[in-house]
Amino acid sequence: MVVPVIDFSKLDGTASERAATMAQIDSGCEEWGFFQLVNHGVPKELLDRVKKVCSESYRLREAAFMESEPVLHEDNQWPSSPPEFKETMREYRAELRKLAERVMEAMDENLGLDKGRIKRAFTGDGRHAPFFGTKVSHYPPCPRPDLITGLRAHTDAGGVILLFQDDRVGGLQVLKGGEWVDVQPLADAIVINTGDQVEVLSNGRYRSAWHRVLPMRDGNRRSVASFYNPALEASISPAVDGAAAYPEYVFGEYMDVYAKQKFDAKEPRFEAVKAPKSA
Ligand SMILES: O=C(O)CCC(=O)C(=O)O
Repeated sequence: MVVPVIDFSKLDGTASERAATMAQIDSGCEEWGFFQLVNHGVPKELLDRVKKVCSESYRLREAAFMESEPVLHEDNQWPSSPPEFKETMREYRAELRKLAERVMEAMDENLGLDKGRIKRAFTGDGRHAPFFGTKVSHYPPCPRPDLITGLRAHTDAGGVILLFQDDRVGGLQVLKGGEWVDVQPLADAIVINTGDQVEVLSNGRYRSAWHRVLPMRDGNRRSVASFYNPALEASISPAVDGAAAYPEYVFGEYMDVYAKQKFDAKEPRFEAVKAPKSA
C-alpha cells in the first residue's frame, strides 16, 4: 500500500482532470486521512531555501531557539540565526497557509458544504484568527532503534496539517486498515493529513489518522510541520447533515483535554468536552 500522491495542479486543468483530482482528494481524506501533494504551487526555489535554513538552524542550535516554544507562529520567539531563517520561514508559511485554505475548499466541495465553510468554523465566522503554527524538527539517527519508540502513535488535534518532510530519511508511518504504512519520502512534496476537528466537521467521514515516527538508524530526518487549526475560541460541531456523531464544544477546551490525552484513544476526548445535558 502506498500513500496517495496527488498532482494538485490538475485542479486547474480540464474539467475531467479537475473532477479526477477532487475524487483523489476525497478518497485521500476518507480512506487514508493522509496524502501527498506534488505540483502544489509552492516554488521549489523556496522549498530549497527552507531546507537550507532549517538545517543550518539545527547545526547552530542557538540557545534562544532551544529554549523557545516548539511551534513558531507570528508572535513568538524565532531563532535569530541564520539571519535569513525568519524571512524565509515567513515566506514559506504564507505559501503554506494559502495551500491549506485551498485544500480546505476542496474538502468543503467534496463534503457538499458551502465554499469557505471549514474556514468559517475555524474562525468563528471570521471573528477570530485561525491558529497557524510551524514546528521544525530534526530526528537524529539512532544506533539502537530497537530500544526506543520514537514519536508515539497519535492523531492530530487540529484541522489541516501540512508536512514538508525529509527527501531521504523516512520514519513517518500512518495506520491504514490495521497496518502501519510508510509515508514515503518524496522530494518537494507536501504531505497533508487531517486532524480531529476535520473529523468532527465532516461528522466522521474524514477520520483523523493515527500516525507515528519510528527512530531510524541512519541519517538525520528533517521535518517541517505546519498546523492550520481553529482559533481557541471557535465552536466546533458537525457541519455535514445527518445525525450528529460528535458534540458541539469550544476548541480551546478540546485542546486542554488533548494536552493530557494526546497518545490515548480519541473518543474519550470528545466525551470529555461534551457539555452536560441540562435536566
Ligand atoms: O515529524 C513528523 O513527521 C510528524 C510530526 C507529528 O506527527 C506531530 O508533530 O504531531
